[in-house]
Amino acid sequence: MKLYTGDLSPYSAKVRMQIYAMGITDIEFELPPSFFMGKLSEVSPLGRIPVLEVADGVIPESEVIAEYLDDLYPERSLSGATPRVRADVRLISRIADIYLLNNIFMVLPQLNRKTRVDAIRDLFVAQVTRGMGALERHIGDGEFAVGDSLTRADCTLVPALFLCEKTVPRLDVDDPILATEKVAGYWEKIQSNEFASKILDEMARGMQARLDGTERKFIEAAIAKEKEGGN
Ligand SMILES: N[C@@H](CCC(=O)N[C@@H](CS)C(=O)NCC(=O)O)C(=O)O
Repeated sequence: MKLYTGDLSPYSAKVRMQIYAMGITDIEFELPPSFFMGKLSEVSPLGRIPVLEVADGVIPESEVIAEYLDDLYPERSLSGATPRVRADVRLISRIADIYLLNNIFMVLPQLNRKTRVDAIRDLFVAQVTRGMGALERHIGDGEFAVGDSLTRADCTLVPALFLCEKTVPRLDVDDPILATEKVAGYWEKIQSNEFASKILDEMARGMQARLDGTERKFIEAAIAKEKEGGN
């Protein structure tokens, strides 16, 4: 199997964290030039990463890939042991995907102060803050998001909290994690977890590459190589 994935992509990092934590070793990672050329939809109609390439086609959407991996290796599943725990795991994962990540992505164009529309920034930041408030009430008290072991809830939440912490303050507003107690405590502790720390390093590497121009150079070289191959 092959996972189309990018270092900084939180949805991809979520799947990578699950792969590492489940000890799956037969999935190759790749970021195809078609993604940068806006042509990933030729491979996967949604045109977004992550995408899992399997023997008979492709599986897009991080949550669908995550469930597929759990179904594939039920003995290593990270979905929780009982129906109630599984409901909590799904809930935290949905909060991270829908109410945190989606709104953070929508507000990212407002990072540029010169073109920022404050009303748009405020609209999405209010939604992130509301989602964070709900997370504060649903998250567990311990080291992990749900129960006392690592689940898919952690795999979704860790990249979402990274993105929140690294981007929201650059909108000239407070990081909503700072207004929480349980989420802030969880965030501090989970970063030393082996699998969380691995994807956080990868995301930090991706962010560094974006900010210092290395990513742009890599993209230009990959596109040039792809075009050469096509000639
Ligand atoms: N709901 C999707 C979201 C995936 C997504 O938006 N991925 C971003 C990168 S983190 C992407 O591919 N963006 C490219 C685009 O929007 O064209 C999932 O959970 O996989």
